[in-house]
Amino acid sequence: SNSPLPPPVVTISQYACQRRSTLNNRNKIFTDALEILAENFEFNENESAYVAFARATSLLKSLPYTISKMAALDGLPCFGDQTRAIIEEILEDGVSSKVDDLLCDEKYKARKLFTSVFGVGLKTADKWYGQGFRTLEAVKASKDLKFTKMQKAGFLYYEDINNAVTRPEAEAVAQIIETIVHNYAPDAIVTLTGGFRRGKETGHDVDFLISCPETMDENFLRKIVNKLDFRGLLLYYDMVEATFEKRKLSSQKYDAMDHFQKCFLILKLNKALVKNRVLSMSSVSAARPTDEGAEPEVKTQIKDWKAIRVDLVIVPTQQFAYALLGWTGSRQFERDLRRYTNHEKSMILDNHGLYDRKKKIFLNAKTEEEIFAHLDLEYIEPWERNA
Ligand code: TTP
Ligand code: MN
Ligand code: MN
Ligand code: MN
Repeated sequence: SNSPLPPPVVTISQYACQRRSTLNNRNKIFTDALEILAENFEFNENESAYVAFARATSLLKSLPYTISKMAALDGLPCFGDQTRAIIEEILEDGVSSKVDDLLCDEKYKARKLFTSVFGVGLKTADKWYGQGFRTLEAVKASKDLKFTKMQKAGFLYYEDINNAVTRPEAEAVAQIIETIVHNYAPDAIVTLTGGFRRGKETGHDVDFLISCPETMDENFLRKIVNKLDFRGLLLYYDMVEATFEKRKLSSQKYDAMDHFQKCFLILKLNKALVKNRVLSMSSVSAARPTDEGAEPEVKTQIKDWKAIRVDLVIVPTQQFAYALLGWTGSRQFERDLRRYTNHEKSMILDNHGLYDRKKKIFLNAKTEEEIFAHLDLEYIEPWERNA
């Protein structure tokens, strides 16, 4: 008698900023493959294919279920013939032959390897590849190649930097930075951002915003870096001066770089500091000796520190909410947030503010919640921005 109701129509937005993407990715088997292919399109500067693959990947990360048949893609945005073909192949064979081929490709392998060095971009990687280099050992041993200060640091601390930063390590770094910052400016606020703010347990670096009143001494960041150096914690730094211009905001092109004063660092983190923090936080006795008498007396010097990549950004208080939203990521979440703002709201968003093109005004915000409200978006928590 009662005909079954049609399933409720759930429309999923094409914009990552209108989806909730937690770290619980149920489609990893597909997104791992699509991400590798997307990265290769980016290497090849095939922008349209890169965007298509990045958007499809991001959409899959937001789904509360695993794709188990092609029909499950019906009605979903962000899929084209190419991305569908990859998913279909993985559903049938468990793997993508395109990915398998790429992982064996000489040029792709060299690009991945060379760009894994801090300070080496695609241009340099391709130059080395073109000159016949295939291994880091060969590059390092070359007498003809010239390296930047950044690349020298990249080679020197290669292993540490390519070993993911853990949350206890990030927290140990946070404590060091906070102590130094508060020594100079008791009212400055240090905020852990980037992947760790999204709830990730590991990262490639640790990102901090330091919010300061507009009247802050312009040498503040320099003082922090000097103090790190004085304490023997500074392995490398690259200071970038503020370049803020109001005019820049009305440019339409999305650019992840912002105009804040910032510093890209490599810090020397004492491993004992991390271990102690872990022990003091756990419920088990901190005094428990872990390897008492288990190992022979160690004669060779054991490296008791780890090189950690850290980003410090100085943010004036009035721009803090926008900077926090911009630096929390993910990159795809940020791209879609800007694209949505531009196409759906006729506004322009960057790390400094939000400009309404129709009303010709800048919109103030003290919190991220206020920014989402300005954009008529439901608030998305940081841990739901893993798009
Ligand atoms: P990343 O530190 O590169 O990335 P992540 O923290 O999301 O991931 P990982 O664990 O690999 O470190 O960048 C963090 C965010 O900061 C990212 O959304 C891009 C943004 N960003 C800017 O907004 N401006 C900048 O100048 C830079 C360098 C990054
Ligand atoms: Mn980061
Ligand atoms: Mn990264
Ligand atoms: Mn970073």
